[in-house]
Amino acid sequence: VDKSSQRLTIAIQKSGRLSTESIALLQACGFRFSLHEARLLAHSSNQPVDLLRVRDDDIPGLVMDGVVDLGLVGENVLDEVRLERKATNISYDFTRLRALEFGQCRLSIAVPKEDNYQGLADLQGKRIATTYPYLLQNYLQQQGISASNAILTGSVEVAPRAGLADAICDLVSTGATLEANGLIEKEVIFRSQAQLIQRPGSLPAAKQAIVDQLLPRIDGVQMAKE
Ligand code: PRT
Ligand code: ZN
Repeated sequence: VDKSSQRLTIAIQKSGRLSTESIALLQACGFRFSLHEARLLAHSSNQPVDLLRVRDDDIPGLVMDGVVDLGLVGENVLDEVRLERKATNISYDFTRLRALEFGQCRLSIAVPKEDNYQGLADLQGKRIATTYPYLLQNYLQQQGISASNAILTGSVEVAPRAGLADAICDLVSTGATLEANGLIEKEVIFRSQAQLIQRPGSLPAAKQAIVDQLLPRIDGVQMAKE
């Protein structure tokens, strides 16, 4: 990425649950893109804007490090990266521009349905499988519970059956995945939706002008959908 460039760079998820709606929102705001499956970078044909298509996990760091100007990412990933950077003394500054009306989900603790779960105190000293160790520990600490992590980047829902953990902390939307794995949602620890974020520091005037044009368009698109 050429940082001296006057083209505004926006990081979005390359392929996953946020991709379609991220592109649809930017297109509805008037940016035209032709996306080639294999390419990391997509130039807008009608605006000085480039899309950088990456794993969602990389988006908060790219924004916080000023590698890209804007990013569209789930609040769950954003807050996990923020907490991780805070704990490891890496800068975690950014500006939240808009909450976006897609990607809704919740991060919840679930236990095997045969467990006689009475409340958070039952998790004391237990092991919880998750992809979100910082969000989980942040919550447990606030609740005065000490439990250990089993950090998995996928297949979290099979961890109790596999004997890797007593409970899980994972994203839930319909609840079908928990149900299919014999788990019951017990505590919602975080509610999430996609966010539009901006890198720290001020933008060059030309880029700021595009952002100033983009935000009211986003508001218009989101208002029209309500
Ligand atoms: O490859 P990359 O790293 O970019 O993608 P990813 O696989 O890490 O993420 P992806 O595409 O699965 O999700 C991207 C973002 O979408 C998440 O960070 C959330 O902000 C948001 N989101 C919304 C969800 C869900 N809903 C969701 N249901 N992300 C994941 N899930 C998973 C969940 O982990 C579980 O496995 O779906 C399953 C549960 O769904 P239900 O409907 O069965 O409850
Ligand atoms: Zn990811």
